[in-house]
Amino acid sequence: MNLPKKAVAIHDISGFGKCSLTVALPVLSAAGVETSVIPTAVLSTHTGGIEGFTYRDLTEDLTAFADHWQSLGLTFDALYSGFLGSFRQLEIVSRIFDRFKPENGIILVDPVMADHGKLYSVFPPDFPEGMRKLCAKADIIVPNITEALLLTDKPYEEGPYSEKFIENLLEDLTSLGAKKIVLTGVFFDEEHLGAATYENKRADYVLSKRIPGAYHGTGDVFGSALLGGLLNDFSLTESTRIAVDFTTASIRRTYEAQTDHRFGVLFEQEIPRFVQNLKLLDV
Ligand code: PXL
Repeated sequence: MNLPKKAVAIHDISGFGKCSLTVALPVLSAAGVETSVIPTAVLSTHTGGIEGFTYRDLTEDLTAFADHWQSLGLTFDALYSGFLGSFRQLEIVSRIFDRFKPENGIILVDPVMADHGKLYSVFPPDFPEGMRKLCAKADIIVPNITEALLLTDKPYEEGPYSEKFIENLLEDLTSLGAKKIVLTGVFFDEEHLGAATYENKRADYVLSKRIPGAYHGTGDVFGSALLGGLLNDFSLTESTRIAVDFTTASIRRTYEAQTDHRFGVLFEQEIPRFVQNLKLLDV
């Protein structure tokens, strides 16, 4: 029998606003991946431009989850971390990676901490240093351009970028430890936007038509869809194509519906096409 692949998503749960676990769970389930979660914090909403959110830190629970799971002998094909709220959480998640490192599986780290040239307001200026250490444990990292520049200690640059700039950045990112990189927010002109993949010193570009505006939670839609592709045995570049198409189509819906960009993208109705692109309906 063809049993589902198993993943662990280690992110916060933001009750409203469609990011982190409220995205990772539905997207990975749609990709046919059995997904367990280690929630790092519970918030009423995410922190991106919405005031007054509640924040219950769950740092003390993380190791207890891992202890219990280890006593049950649980194993996983992928470990996927996203938004982590403190240096302690970075260290604890790093130890969880050591304990559950999948033998032929994937550790995917999305170094969520910044966008549009700015570190998110909830993080101290030295947070990228801590995140760098977690990236060293990953097989694949999925930074956006701002995060990639912070991780490699370079000043922020507005695009459009040159291929040389992107490829230097990709090469510098590999020195952090992960062998594969998927860099998001890559653009060479104002009409297109997408991602660059890098493995074995080779860069590939997966671009799509740009939709105006900035939309919250797209990194989590992208990262979850990417992992869904990889766990369905698509290559890094094929999985990136699937993730770019899913994210772009979700953004297009949001743009057309003119919903509040802070409230997340309308990815739900794009799930059927995502499942089709994963070729899950053909068997
Ligand atoms: O989408 C990234 C993210 C996840 N979780 C929380 C956030 C953000 C980005 O702002 O605030 C709580």
